[in-house]
Amino acid sequence: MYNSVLEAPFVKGYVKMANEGYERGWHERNGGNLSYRIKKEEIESVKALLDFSKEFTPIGATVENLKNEYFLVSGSGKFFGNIKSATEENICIVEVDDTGKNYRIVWGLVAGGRPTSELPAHLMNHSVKLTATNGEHRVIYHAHPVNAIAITFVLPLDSKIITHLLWEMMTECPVIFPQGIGVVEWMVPGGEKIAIASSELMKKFDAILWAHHGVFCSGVDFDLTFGLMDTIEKAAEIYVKVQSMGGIKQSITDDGFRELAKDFGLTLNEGFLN
Ligand code: 2HA
Ligand code: ZN
Repeated sequence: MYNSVLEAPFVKGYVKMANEGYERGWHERNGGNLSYRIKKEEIESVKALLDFSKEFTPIGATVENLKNEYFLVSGSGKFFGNIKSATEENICIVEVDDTGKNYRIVWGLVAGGRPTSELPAHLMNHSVKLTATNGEHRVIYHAHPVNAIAITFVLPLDSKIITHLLWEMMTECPVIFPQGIGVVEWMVPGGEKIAIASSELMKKFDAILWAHHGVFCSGVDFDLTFGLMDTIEKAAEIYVKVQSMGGIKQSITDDGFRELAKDFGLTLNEGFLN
């Protein structure tokens, strides 16, 4: 039992990750959003501190397998840079109702506000990942990392081409995202269309690149999800540097990737190899 929701380790982990992303420069102004599917025992540990008096409102998507689940999410229009110093003003806990169509805020956003504008995309991705990973994945993270966005202006918006290049940029990349990265063409953010396109790709991938916008990552916990974003952004940065030095002159071969897969016991996405 805690005196404040802020004392709970899952809230501390969330705040630490959000702040790390901010410090990396991935969250200008109100850019990006983060959601965490709270474990049963974690929500029990703070339940006495929650407020169940608010009305449910529509999610804008149906997420039947998330009924009665609780999520810790960032607030719409709130700045990641403020999450650490003013946590209760900038994030909230939402409860999904027993139809999977509505949510209500049960904690946080004390100065007013709504959960992230990307709530439909977050919850649809959680829904897909709950099924695809047997409940293992709990974190969905959206950020605006510079180099990952930059490459979407020069590379074909093709999951295979972009994955292959990012795999080549750092030997550990295929180890960290062996299924690759899905790419979504430019779409209006915040709506159902981009949420559906992303969640379709999330069935296969743990990371999605939104052209000219940013990256969505899914993972088991805060560290692994942040690490995935960090690795993708670093690989993209290496690509930008390589291009600025005149482009690739030698690289890891596909036979090299197959050898790596064998030695590391990975199942690489064969469709993304030549
Ligand atoms: O501003 O990043 O995609 C929040 C966003 C929307
Ligand atoms: Zn965004």
